[in-house]
Amino acid sequence: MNPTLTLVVPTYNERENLIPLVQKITAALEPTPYRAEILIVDDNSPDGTAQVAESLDPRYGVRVLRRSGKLGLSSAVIAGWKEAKGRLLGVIDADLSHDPAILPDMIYSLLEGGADIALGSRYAPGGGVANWPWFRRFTSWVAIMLGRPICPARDVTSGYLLMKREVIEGVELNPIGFKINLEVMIKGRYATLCEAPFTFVDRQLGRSKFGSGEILNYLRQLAQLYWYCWRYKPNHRAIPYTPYPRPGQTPERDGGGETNLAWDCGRGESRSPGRRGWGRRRYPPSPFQNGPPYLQSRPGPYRDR
Ligand SMILES: Nc1nc2c(ncn2[C@@H]2O[C@H](COP(=O)(O)OP(=O)(O)OP(=O)(O)O)[C@@H](O)[C@H]2O)c(=O)[nH]1
Ligand SMILES: [Mg+2]
Repeated sequence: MNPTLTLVVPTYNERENLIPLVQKITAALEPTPYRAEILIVDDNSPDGTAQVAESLDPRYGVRVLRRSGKLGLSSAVIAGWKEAKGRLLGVIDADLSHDPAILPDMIYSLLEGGADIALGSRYAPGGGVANWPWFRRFTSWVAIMLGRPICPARDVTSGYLLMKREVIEGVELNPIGFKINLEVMIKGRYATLCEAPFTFVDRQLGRSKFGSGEILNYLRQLAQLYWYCWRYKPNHRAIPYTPYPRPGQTPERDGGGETNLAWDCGRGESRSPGRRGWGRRRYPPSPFQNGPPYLQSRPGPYRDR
């Protein structure tokens, strides 16, 4: 039987991060009916990441795709999606910056919530970044503001995304730079996108591969995508995400009463009127403004927002 999801993990020298990542993904999906194929796309890492991946217990459902050398992050992700067996496709960084705990919410939003793309988002209500200095916050803000006019998402530069397979079928993606998800969000064939909030934490182990050349690549990519939008006028819209119903969490508790808005959203009347052309993005009121209900009892950015 095909897995629900193929989660591509591009790796270059991520040996120390790989095992905790795979364990966290497995733990997040364990209580759900969803099964993931974890597809490690390794560019012949000198630290032996691929060997570590191949030695993992088969119960984790890990597959390894080895490439001949460091050919780039975006092309690694595309190569992984081409080999994927899952009904849904996704990508997550290997460095533990992206929280696998929101995977059930993202999958549920795609399968039951009417979304075609589910983005892991730092800038959706309830999301955040941990311990970033002001300069990093500022550069990230500038990068996001440059992309927002053409993208339905708030977290334009997020590297954490799940989608239905059909979104990129027959679509030519340009593997320029690090922001392959931005290509998908603009060139993909889909109607609706939702953002599931999470808190981004900086990598603890291994080294970043993000060089200053990537800034130039991003600007080049943006120029191409602005032209694409002007030429083809893609019409995509944002809808609220739909949290996975966890045990002990009833729709009533989330303030939904008889009908829970989040369960209905993405369909029928409760859908967002959406955004047309270049205008401002409008979101419908979400019952989950404070982040996922199962995280609301925790201290931190989910409280008192
Ligand atoms: N296969 C492959 N993976 C890559 C390549 N470059 C980066 N990656 C992986 O892509 C993911 C993101 O890279 P990071 O170095 O974390 O870059 P970043 O998240 O933009 O930057 P930081 O915030 O500094 O971590 C990680 O899992 C890397 O191992 C590459 O050339 N090939
Ligand atoms: Mg990273």
